Amino acid sequence: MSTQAAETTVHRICPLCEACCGLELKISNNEVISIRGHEADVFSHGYICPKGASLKDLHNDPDRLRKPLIKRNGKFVEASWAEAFAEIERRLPPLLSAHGGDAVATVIGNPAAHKIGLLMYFPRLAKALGTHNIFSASTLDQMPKQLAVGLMFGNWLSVPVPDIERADFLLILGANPMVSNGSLWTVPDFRGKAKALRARGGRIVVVDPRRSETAAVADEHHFIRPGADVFLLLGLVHTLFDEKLVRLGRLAEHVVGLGAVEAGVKDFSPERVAARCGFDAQTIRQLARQLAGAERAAVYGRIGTCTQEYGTLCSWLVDVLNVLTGHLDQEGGAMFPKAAAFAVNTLGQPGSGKGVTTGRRKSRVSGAPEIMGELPMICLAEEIETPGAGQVKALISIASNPVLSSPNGERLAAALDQLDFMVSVDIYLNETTRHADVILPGSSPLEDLHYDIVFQQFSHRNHARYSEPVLAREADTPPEWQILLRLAAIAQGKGAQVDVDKFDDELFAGDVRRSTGAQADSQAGSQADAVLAALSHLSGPERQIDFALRTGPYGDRFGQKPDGIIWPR
Ligand SMILES: Nc1nc2c(c(=O)[nH]1)N[C@H]1C(S)=C(S)[C@@H](COP(=O)(O)OP(=O)(O)OC[C@H]3O[C@@H](n4cnc5c(=O)[nH]c(N)nc54)[C@H](O)[C@@H]3O)O[C@H]1N2
Ligand SMILES: Nc1nc2c(c(=O)[nH]1)N[C@H]1C(S)=C(S)[C@@H](COP(=O)(O)OP(=O)(O)OC[C@H]3O[C@@H](n4cnc5c(=O)[nH]c(N)nc54)[C@H](O)[C@@H]3O)O[C@H]1N2
Ligand code: SF4
Ligand SMILES: [Mo]
Repeated sequence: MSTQAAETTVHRICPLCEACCGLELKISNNEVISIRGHEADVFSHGYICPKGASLKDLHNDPDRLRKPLIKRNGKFVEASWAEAFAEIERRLPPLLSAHGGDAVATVIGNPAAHKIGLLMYFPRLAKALGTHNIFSASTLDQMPKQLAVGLMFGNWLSVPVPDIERADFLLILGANPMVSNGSLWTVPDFRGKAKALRARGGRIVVVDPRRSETAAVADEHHFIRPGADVFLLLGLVHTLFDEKLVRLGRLAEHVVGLGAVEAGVKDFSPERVAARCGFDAQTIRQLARQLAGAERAAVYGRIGTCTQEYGTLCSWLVDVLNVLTGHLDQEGGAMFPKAAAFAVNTLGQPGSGKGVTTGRRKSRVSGAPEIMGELPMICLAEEIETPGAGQVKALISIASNPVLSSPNGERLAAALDQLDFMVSVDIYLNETTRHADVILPGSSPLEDLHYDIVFQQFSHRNHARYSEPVLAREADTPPEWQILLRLAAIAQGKGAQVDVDKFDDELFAGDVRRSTGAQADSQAGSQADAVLAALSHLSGPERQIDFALRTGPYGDRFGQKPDGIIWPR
């Protein structure tokens, strides 16, 4: 018998940044032999960066947690999964009954956006806890953009992205896609695409207070005073009106409030704002003319335009420029992706919807309004420190390291030590998780299936890709969706021994019945039964992916559109 296991080639989407590159992995004996870019990937065409190749090291890292840890007498000790959940069941429900749901805060971080199990099941956990104290990494970097598009286009994730492969003019503010490969703009190999744009005669203009890597490859780089983008953007919009360059074209019938915008920018002539942003007035006017004159152009702003005093206004003005120059929803302009699944903006009747609402609740201490149901991360420390009804007494952190990633981490670290109880679902013992009482290790990305919920909605090209788990999970280690569901069961009083598959079936059936309107009418009821029967061979995230694909814009609608897509099996 040979001891040499055959080498197999498998494919997986890289979960380490928003670019979502397709990887090709050679596997033998449940070990990764090599990782490279997948040439035949329909979206990333073989592109890979050094981080992608490091997935092997992440998986093999001896420091990555594989067993739950419980803190006993100030020291972490390894525990079984049953012991860890029992400890949580002993300590969490009494806090919920004594102080109510809001006493248990949750914080969810970046990697969750790439882990369908965490992203899909986090709302189930938050609902089971009954907490309004939900904090996320999005509030550290991108909420201004989501607020702006929510108010402008009706959905938090309706972010128009530059159609870089057809554009011939790009104005980039406060972003460094040469390094990041795009953010709220999924664009693997920005470098190659930028080069191609310039090779076909197009131009890239970068506005950044720093000579960034992206500025270095642009045709023009303008330094700006940090935080002054709002003045530049107002000056650009002013110029469009002033020089009669506004061309709405076919967008005219979708635009309201044009007069209010014109009146609003009246006082912000380039001559007045130039010194504020460190530009000269002629450069601002020239930039507005270039943008208006280009047939296929897009304006794109990212972190630098979000994390500043007027972040929301800047984010809105970026798309105001796209609209006023007729470049929104145009080939080669700023376009809306049409994701195959999970995109709210592809459901329902076009042109109608509830829009977004903000400020339904405010944070207890500073009165910060919620957006998308989330409160600013910077409010977490004060919610723990400040006594009174509704004080945060416990925390569940999920794939998040706010002690390192949020401002004033030292204050937060001290606040975490005041908690009565803390649980982390995380793969490392680090600045944040060391404050926890119980750490539940999530799976290595290579042990997890992958389908992008979020990034298809920001992609420069539509695509739908699914990856099977590449490596087998260690025996008795639950997938992350089951970890969150078991926590939800504990919070709801169902107990740590809950049958998670059965609990998942119940919750999923509830979702399907709600989405088909089954409670209200019997025809919809039998439709819901048929859908549930058609999906009964699946469970967990797979079942939700199939449901979302089949009811999505390209889906088979459970037989109504026989050519539509279904789960590949
Ligand atoms: N100084 C500084 N601060 C910053 C930024 C900066 O550039 N500089 N950037 C800001 C930005 S843009 C953002 S988005 C935030 C990000 O803020 P966070 O989301 O808090 O930071 P990350 O480092 O992405 O979080 C990683 C956490 O998830 C864990 N983790 C990694 N993979 C997995 C997994 O598969 N499963 C589980 N369960 N856990 C996992 C890690 O161990 C770590 O604890 O930081 C912001 N803060
Ligand atoms: N290699 C790598 N890639 C990543 C990440 C990573 O950690 N490493 N993180 C990922 C994450 S979570 C995110 S959110 C994205 C971020 O992706 P990007 O937004 O593309 O990247 P940043 O490096 O944050 O670029 C922000 C730029 O804004 C500039 N800037 C700062 N202040 C101002 C200002 O006031 N005005 C203007 N106009 N510019 C300003 C900075 O100089 C910087 O060049 O990257 C993602 N990709
Ligand atoms: S660019 Fe991002 S998605 Fe692509 S290989 Fe690098 S880390 Fe992974
Ligand atoms: Mo970010």
